[in-house]
Amino acid sequence: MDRRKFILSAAAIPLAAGLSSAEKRLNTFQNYYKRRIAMAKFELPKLPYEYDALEPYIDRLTMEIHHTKHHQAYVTNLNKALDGAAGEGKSLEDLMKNISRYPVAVRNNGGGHYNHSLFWGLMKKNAGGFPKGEIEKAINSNFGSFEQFKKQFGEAAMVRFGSGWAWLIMNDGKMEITSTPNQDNPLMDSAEKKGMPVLGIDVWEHAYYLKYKNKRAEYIENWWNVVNWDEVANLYSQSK
Ligand code: MN3
Repeated sequence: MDRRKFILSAAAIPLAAGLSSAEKRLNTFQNYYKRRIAMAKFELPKLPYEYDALEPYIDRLTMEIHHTKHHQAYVTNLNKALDGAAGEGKSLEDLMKNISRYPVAVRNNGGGHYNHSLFWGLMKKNAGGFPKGEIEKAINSNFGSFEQFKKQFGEAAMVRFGSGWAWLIMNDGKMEITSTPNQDNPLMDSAEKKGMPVLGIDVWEHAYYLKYKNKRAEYIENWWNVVNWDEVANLYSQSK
């Protein structure tokens, strides 16, 4: 008996006490396991800083609505979409990597939950500046210079029509820039260009409209002032 089966059978034994025979019949290890994972729900992660931490580049109200309304809605609707369905109990990464097997509600809301959970950590108070160390070397060797990288990344964010994201990804040891529509991301098996995201920018209007109105270029330019390069370096080192 392997460890997982042992844990399941051990946990199921006390449950059998006091049940009718029909309930006992249903109370197989598999059913117990299914019910147990059914209780596991995705939750809105706490923002790693105050809502006004990214001022003046990203305003407090935008951050508050973005986190408590938009991100919360992705979490709530992902849980609804998974309730009793295939994919329940899977990790977010596992859902992303097999997203073509799931309904569109899992793709949109699971993508929304993954993307925003990543995005909050990619920003920080008193951040911006320049990447340092290994990530700096990798950016320079892949794009020529940091300025060239910023230009190409900004262009990818600008040309993404409608709502979506621009990404810096690691694809088989190679650094690449890509963009995705809606709440898709490069981890998804359906993505045109796949890879591990190490940096991403949300270019949905809800990310900038209150402060920047229709001026997406201005939002992107200012966003560089809040990029948390320590976290980007961390994701980069994990993705190699
Ligand atoms: Mn968003």
